[in-house]
Amino acid sequence: MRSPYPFLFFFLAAQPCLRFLIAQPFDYPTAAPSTFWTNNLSLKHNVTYPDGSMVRAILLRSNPAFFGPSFAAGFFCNAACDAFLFAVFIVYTNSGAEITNPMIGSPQVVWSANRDRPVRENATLHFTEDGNLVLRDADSTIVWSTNTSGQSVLGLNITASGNLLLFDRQNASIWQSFDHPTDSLVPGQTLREGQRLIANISTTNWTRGQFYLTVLADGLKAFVDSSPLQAYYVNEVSGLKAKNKSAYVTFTNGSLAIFTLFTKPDVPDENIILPSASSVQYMRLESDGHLKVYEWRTTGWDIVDDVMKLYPDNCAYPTVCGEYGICSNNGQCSCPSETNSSSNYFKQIDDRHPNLGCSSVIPLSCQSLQDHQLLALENVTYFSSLALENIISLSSVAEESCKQTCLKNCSCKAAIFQYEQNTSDGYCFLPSQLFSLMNNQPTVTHYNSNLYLKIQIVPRTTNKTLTSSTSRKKIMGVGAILGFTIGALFVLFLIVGIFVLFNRKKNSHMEEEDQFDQIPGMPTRFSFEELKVATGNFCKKLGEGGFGSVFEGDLGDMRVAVKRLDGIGQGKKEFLAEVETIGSIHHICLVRLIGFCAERSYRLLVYEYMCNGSLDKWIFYRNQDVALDWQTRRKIITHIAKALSYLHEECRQRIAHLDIKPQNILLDDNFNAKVSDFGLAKMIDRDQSHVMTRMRGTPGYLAPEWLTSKITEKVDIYSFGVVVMEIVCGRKNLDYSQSEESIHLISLLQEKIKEDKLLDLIDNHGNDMHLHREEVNEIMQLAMWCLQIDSNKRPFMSIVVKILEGAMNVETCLDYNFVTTTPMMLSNMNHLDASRPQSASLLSGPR
Ligand SMILES: *[C@@H]1O[C@H](CO)[C@@H](O)[C@H](O)[C@H]1NC(C)=O
Ligand SMILES: *[C@@H]1O[C@H](CO)[C@@H](O)[C@H](O)[C@H]1NC(C)=O
Ligand SMILES: *[C@@H]1O[C@H](CO)[C@@H](O)[C@H](O)[C@H]1NC(C)=O
Ligand SMILES: *[C@@H]1O[C@H](CO)[C@@H](O)[C@H](O)[C@H]1NC(C)=O
Ligand SMILES: *[C@@H]1O[C@H](CO)[C@@H](O)[C@H](O)[C@H]1NC(C)=O
Ligand SMILES: *[C@@H]1O[C@H](CO)[C@@H](O)[C@H](O)[C@H]1NC(C)=O
Ligand SMILES: *[C@@H]1O[C@H](CO)[C@@H](O)[C@H](O)[C@H]1NC(C)=O
Ligand SMILES: *[C@@H]1O[C@H](CO)[C@@H](O)[C@H](O)[C@H]1NC(C)=O
Ligand SMILES: *[C@@H]1O[C@H](CO)[C@@H](O)[C@H](O)[C@H]1NC(C)=O
Ligand SMILES: *[C@@H]1O[C@H](CO)[C@@H](O)[C@H](O)[C@H]1NC(C)=O
Ligand SMILES: *[C@@H]1O[C@H](CO)[C@@H](O)[C@H](O)[C@H]1NC(C)=O
Ligand SMILES: CC(=O)N[C@H]1CO[C@H](CO)[C@@H](O)[C@@H]1O
Repeated sequence: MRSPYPFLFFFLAAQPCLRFLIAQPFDYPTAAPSTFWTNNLSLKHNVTYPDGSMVRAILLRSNPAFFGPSFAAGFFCNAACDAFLFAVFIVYTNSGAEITNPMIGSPQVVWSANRDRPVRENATLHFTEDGNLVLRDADSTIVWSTNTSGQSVLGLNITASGNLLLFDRQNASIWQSFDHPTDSLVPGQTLREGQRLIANISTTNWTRGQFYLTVLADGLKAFVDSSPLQAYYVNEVSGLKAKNKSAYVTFTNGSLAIFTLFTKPDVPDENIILPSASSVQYMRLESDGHLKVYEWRTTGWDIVDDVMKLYPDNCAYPTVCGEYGICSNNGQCSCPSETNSSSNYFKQIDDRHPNLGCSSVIPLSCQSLQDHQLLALENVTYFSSLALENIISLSSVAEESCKQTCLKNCSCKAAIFQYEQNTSDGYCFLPSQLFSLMNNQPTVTHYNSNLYLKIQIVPRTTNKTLTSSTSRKKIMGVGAILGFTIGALFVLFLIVGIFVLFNRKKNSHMEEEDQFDQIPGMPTRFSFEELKVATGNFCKKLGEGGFGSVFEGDLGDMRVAVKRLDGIGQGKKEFLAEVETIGSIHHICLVRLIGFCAERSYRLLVYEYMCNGSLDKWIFYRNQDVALDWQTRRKIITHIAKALSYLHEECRQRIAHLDIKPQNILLDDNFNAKVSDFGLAKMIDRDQSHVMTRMRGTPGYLAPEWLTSKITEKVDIYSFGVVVMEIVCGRKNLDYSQSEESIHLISLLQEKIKEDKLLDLIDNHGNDMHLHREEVNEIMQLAMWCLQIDSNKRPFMSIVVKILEGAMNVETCLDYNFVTTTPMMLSNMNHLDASRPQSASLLSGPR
């Protein structure tokens, strides 16, 4: 039977993100024992966010009068959504107390029960009859429990400040999440003596890492958990021990000044200043050891403070320059080397990322302790304060005995010695794991310490000489067959000689490739087999274009996009040259080329993965009805402008992209835009434009001068203008589904500006664009400046960036004729559509 409501069905199916809007009002802050929740879609308040994260709330405490952040408890998963936490998170609710789904700001997790052991779909949370809260994975193994059976628990409550608690008949707390902090604190939350905030192991993994912040009897300290402990932040409060008081810290209104140490009996909790109700904050220990304060500002979560200020600058964070990396005051990383010597004992782990640290050229081996030496580093210090009782290895020893102790102990990686005042002895610190080092500027000299790194030297006597002398004896002993051997060798040489001659051409080709492999800072070369494995035999296609297809893949824990180029006529040499060019271009707003493969006829490129795909999906409403808000659109426009400004004006070689369009602009999980596909980019000399013989690019985005064939990077500025109009208007420039007079957006723009009805063009999906119509109008003026037919009148991209940053105004005297040759241009474009030059460049193509 046919559904009586086919249209309604279509509407719901095509717009999954709208479904939550019709959910029931929801404010459900408590639960009673004997309740059972299954982590599946029948949990009522499931919301999926644009970045792929999902919440399935069980408890929510919202302020019905208030549109904005509220605390909720339930299941949470981020982007990939294959692993769930039972967590407390901050979500957005509207005044009807539904969880809403704004484009900005995904849920922020401030506490979780099972960060080391995420659970799967169908996991269960059981609030048992006897008052225990138990989390079981889908296979019913117990993952976590509050262990509160039989303690007369009456209910479960999420408080307005984000505390998840089990309470009894007197409303007293039996168990509360505030007593088991993870990596975050919310306003009003206290960290007591012995409690720790433990950072993630990495930005992409919840597992507890090495960094932690804790309150000890004598103050607040941050450590790296290695043996011995290493302290990178110490805020000691004197006199606490003597007064037999214990310290605790409470997160108040955001800044360091208010984040103070109190002594329990003296300062009542009322003195704590909390942020105002309209501002929501939380504090989080990051996986790089920073303690940051996040605040909700109408447009999203901003970092408002970095609480532990370390000196000098940020060089004192243990992982700034990776293991063994030396951080200079300007934040540059380098590897340790011997003063006045050319020997190198350390090399960078990755030439392109000096902040990943250094490794020994010859690895330390415990089998050859006799070949260990100490390398003295001048003017280099270590972050860890040495004079702390819980980290020091030896005290009151001589420098020499500190060094000897290190040499005798295989796990010791360095000896750090600091003189105690007025003596010739000092503290000795012998770390078994060495983090970043700091260049000690003469003006800083905050530690009077000497630092020695353990290195492995090449043994002086090798077994090589021994074996060569014994083999010589052997040869003399079998002199009888020597003559024959020489004759045979001669014949062999002859054969080899001929062979080499015939293969010279082939060999030189191989040498050339090998040389290519050795260029430092180049993208990694992969074998076809490696990429086949990484992409699961090219099973998940992200996109397809004229030049090939793009597939999702995983290299280790890194997700990548692998572009497989099909039917390429170009030779290996040209391909490698293009890869080299692309690989040498780095900018935060450009998609990074990680690697490539050139094997037999295969040509593949490996790019960083951008999880929100290309911009066209978000502005042309093909698959989803989620409208980007104005701030996000503005951010995207700014990022594109920065990318082009870099390519045009800051790169060593001036680079024109020549195919700027939404399909070539990719978005990461935070809607940061990056420009991809420099395949069409051709180097243009700094002072003259080149005449191009073939038309390139995509219809709809081509500047008028393509017809006259005098091409400069100004064509990108025109295309940028078109893209800005598309972002603002939420439609394609050439949209054949429109009525005939509206097919071409830029022609429409020309009409509307003459009628003074520019605002008619603004995207009317959602209200947000119209709320900001002043700003939107300004950006349209900027777009019109970029769309000037006379390419000399268009602004440089650096000027565009300045305007977007509010540092300059748009030129007022603009020519509002954008399409002098309307019919001709359009028919030309249609013609082009059919005969699109396929050989323009093999590296381009939509994703
Ligand atoms: C979710 O789990 C509950 C309890 O096991 C079950 O009754 C329900 O059918 C499940 N729903 C879905 C959509 O799987
Ligand atoms: C969850 O359980 C349902 C049955 O309740 C089952 O159909 C489904 O496949 C399970 N999902 C997963 C991911 O195991
Ligand atoms: C509950 O008890 C188990 C086993 O004794 C323990 O491993 C776990 O850490 C306890 N849970 C909490 C929240 O204290
Ligand atoms: C639950 O938390 C709210 C907000 O903090 C508090 O007002 C209320 O008294 C609590 N309820 C119980 C039963 O503890
Ligand atoms: C516990 O809190 C609830 C809700 O705030 C309140 O109604 C109740 O009277 C409180 N009970 C006691 C014993 O304080
Ligand atoms: C911790 O890891 C999770 C999971 O990848 C991530 O979402 C979160 O942002 C990370 N937190 C920090 C402080 O890096
Ligand atoms: C997170 O890190 C732990 C410890 O290194 C590792 O065992 C686990 O597989 C990682 N999880 C993910 C999702 O990468
Ligand atoms: C410090 O206080 C604790 C309990 O408050 C007490 O047991 C201990 O004896 C006190 N120590 C000193 C040195 O006064
Ligand atoms: C919190 O701190 C900020 C920045 O210092 C300040 O502007 C704001 O007024 C403070 N809020 C309250 C409630 O004190
Ligand atoms: C170390 O610092 C001193 C004092 O500034 C300077 O004279 C010396 O050259 C520096 N040594 C090295 C190797 O930079
Ligand atoms: C080198 O020679 C020494 C002494 O003959 C021997 O003990 C050692 O195993 C040899 N090492 C290697 C790598 O052959
Ligand atoms: C609030 C919400 O969006 N609930 C949805 C959770 O998922 C189920 C199944 O997809 C929907 O039916 C609910 O509407």
